[in-house]
Amino acid sequence: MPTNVTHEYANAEELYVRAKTIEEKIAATEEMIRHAPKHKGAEKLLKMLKQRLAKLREDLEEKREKKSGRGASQSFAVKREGAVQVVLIGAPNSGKSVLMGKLTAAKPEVADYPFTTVEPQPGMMQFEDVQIQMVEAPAVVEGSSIGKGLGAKPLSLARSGDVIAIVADASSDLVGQVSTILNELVTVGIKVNKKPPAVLIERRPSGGLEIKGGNLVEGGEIKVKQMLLDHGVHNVVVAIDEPLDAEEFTEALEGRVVYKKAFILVSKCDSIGADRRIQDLKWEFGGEFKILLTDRPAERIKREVYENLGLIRIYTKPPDGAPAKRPLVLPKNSNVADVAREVHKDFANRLKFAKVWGSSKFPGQQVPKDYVLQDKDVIELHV
Ligand SMILES: Nc1nc2c(ncn2[C@@H]2O[C@H](COP(=O)(O)OP(=O)(O)OP(=O)(O)O)[C@@H](O)[C@H]2O)c(=O)[nH]1
Ligand SMILES: [Mg+2]
Repeated sequence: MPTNVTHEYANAEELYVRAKTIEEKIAATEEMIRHAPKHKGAEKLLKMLKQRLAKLREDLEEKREKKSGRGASQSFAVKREGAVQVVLIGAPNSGKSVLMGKLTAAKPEVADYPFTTVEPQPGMMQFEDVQIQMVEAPAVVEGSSIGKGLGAKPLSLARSGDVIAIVADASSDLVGQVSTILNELVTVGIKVNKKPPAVLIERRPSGGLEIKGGNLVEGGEIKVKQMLLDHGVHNVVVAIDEPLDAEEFTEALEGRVVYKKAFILVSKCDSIGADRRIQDLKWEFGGEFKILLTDRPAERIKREVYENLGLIRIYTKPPDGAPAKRPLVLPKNSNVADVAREVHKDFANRLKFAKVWGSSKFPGQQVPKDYVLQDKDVIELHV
């Protein structure tokens, strides 16, 4: 928020934040430009507003084209590159672009006013020999999910990404910021650091309702049947493994909710009062989330981010040959069969045994398919 702005400017900004439609945003931005300070120090602000106006007009154009059936519909999602895609989600001005600049090769625009980034900004983070794609999502505010600020599009990036990094700014209430982001995510059907309900639902063309473990659901099998019929499901196999409440069952049935891993990146740790706010954040969210402070050298943050992603690197090697230079990157606790599957779809079936260097008792030890691998293991697959 720039200082020394007029009352009219502040009102126009308020209108912008509350605007729901593109048309309203355009009107508010025009108003902001009209009332923006015109002195030399405010040049950047004016430039930003003009760029934003241009972008909004483009969006409006696109919307009209879509409505009239012209123009290709564009997705906001960013094509995944690298081993994993981490989406940075945070409040306006929370330091997301600064972090992108620190951790990746991208050079996003950084500025001291909200809504600088209006398009997803991808960048590649190189940690040792692993490439991790980071995507800065445009800012999320309270009500983004229902169209406020830049609308729900930034949240949709979290749905398509693999892991969510919540960026929270230690110069203001951290617990409040994280709570807001989590609320917005839940509103669009994204739950973080939670186990998906242990239920399998397979629709089929005929055969009626077949329910296993129905009594594990709140209300029992009768309730399950009723919920299925309410959803127009008449032929299905349902297998429930753990106790569920009715809401969780509905959620699984509708298949709208996605489950993502998330962690918190704290920016502006150098601001006054940051220590206290970080302490409060740890009290409130430390059990559920890994909290990484970003006032550290880039290499250290990268390592912490990598360690937090729950990945392992595996180097395959041919018999009598050298290990591959580039690792395969898999989720932690992957076993030999998982590696084989990653190399080739039917490799896993043909696999007889493997030899492992690294985590094994001795170098080149022969191990079975279900042997669980560790980061940096070298593996020789024998089919
Ligand atoms: N003191 C301090 N200032 C920071 C830090 N990180 C970012 N800033 C400042 O905060 C402002 C916003 O930074 P950005 O990285 O543009 O924020 P953003 O989250 O990308 O903002 P939007 O794209 O508008 O949502 C800039 O003026 C930065 O210089 C930090 O660690 N310490
Ligand atoms: Mg930004």
